[in-house]
Amino acid sequence: MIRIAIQKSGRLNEDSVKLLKECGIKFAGADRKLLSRAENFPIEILYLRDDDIPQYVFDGVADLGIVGQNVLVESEFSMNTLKKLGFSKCRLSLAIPKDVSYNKGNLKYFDGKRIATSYPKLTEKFLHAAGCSPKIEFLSGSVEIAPGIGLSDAICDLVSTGSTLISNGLKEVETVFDSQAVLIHAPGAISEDKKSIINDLIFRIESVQKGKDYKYILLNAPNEAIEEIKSLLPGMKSPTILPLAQSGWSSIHSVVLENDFWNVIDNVRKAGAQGILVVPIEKMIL
Ligand code: PRT
Ligand code: ZN
Repeated sequence: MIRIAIQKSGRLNEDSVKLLKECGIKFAGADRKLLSRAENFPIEILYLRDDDIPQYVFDGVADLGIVGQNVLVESEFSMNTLKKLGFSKCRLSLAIPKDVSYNKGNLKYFDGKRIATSYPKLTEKFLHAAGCSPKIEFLSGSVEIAPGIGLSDAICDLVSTGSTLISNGLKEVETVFDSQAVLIHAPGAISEDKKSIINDLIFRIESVQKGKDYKYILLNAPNEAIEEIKSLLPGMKSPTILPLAQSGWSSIHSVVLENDFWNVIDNVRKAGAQGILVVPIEKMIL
């Protein structure tokens, strides 16, 4: 049995729960209890505030945790990152009032400035490395209002769409740290039993992630176009080619990387493909 700590409610919760469910793990949500035992996998889910997750994992109360890199690095606990999970992407950025002029890269601007942030360590480290000594004003929330009420000259806060900064009359000027959710575990000895469960979970997560990176594609093509289309669709080993009832035509099935997708579609159409179907892949095991 292993225990994984995830956020109880907030921006990380939904995607953390979704990932575990996509791994085929059935369990009750945080509304019911603090600790929930899965029905069909040897794992318990511990629901916590995201800020507490690094500590609980470091202390061994949980074997694994899902947390933002921003919280993990700010906590300064030494931890192993087992997987980047690709969700809750955001950046920690310095922002100043929109009417103040600033030249990108001119970090000296922040020397001696008052900077409001919930991430004092990340902010200080970044600016110290640039030779600046800012005055950090720690705030646990609503950082974006600090310049407007005269509490600070600048802020260092998480940004995703940027609309919070705009609606508070601020502009983003420097990125301090890029973050996403990660799967962590504490360094140190672990039983063979737990190791094997963790490996099984990581294998499932990788299958889910690979499925998201690829699409399954089916298309019809005249037989004389098969060779060219094959070269455009490498597939997992090679494409599947099946004859159609109509003579001289075949159906070709393969997988394509989501990122290459529109290029591949354009190229196979030019090569003579018709009736192209593209379907999502739930899991992909190589
Ligand atoms: O209660 P608990 O302590 O567990 O949660 P919390 O309130 O501390 O954190 P929560 O749920 O807000 O965020 C959890 C994690 O989500 C963060 O630690 C980040 O890793 C990640 N994340 C991703 C974000 C954002 N995007 C984000 N946009 N966390 C916060 N924000 C806030 C930001 O602080 C600012 O107020 O959203 C605002 C900016 O958003 P935009 O879209 O207007 O730029
Ligand atoms: Zn928090």
